[in-house]
Amino acid sequence: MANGSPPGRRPGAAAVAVVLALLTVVLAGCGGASDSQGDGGGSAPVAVSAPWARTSPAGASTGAAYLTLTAAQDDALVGASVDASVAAAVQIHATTMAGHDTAGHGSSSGSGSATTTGAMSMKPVERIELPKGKPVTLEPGGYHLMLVDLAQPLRRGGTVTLTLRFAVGGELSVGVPVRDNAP
Ligand SMILES: [Cu+2]
Repeated sequence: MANGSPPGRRPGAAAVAVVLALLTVVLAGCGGASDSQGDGGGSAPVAVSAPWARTSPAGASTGAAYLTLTAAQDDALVGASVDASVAAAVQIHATTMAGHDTAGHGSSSGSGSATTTGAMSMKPVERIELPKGKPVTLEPGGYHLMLVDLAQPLRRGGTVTLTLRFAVGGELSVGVPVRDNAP
């Protein structure tokens, strides 16, 4: 009776009937935060381009800096400052043509000798309007930043750091290279 037949163990086809219902476990995307919002794109309220300051002649007490400003929203340049090691103050200046003094230019009433024909002069202004998205350039012959009472000459190749103050955008520091001429 070599009957090694295994005992009738019924493997039970039912074993196949593994309940697949467990697969209902949802592998929800555990990512959570979708992604880091890339805000490294330099979302400065005001963009500055082509800053430069003119090399100052020996003995000059003032210097001038120029740049182009483009505001992300309606804004205005309302002030600027610089470290005392560079200059005592920074003023916003507008260049004007003197010589067209329209004040009572009647007959030679004695004051006619004050005409400085065609001479350029400049005057401080409180602010420069910066319309949204429109580049506003400070340049020779126009608006500029006047460095008053220089502590030392502006030397070619140097850099001065100006802090600009905007009505809406707050403050912004700008490294301004010193050059002989516009970039
Ligand atoms: Cu000036």
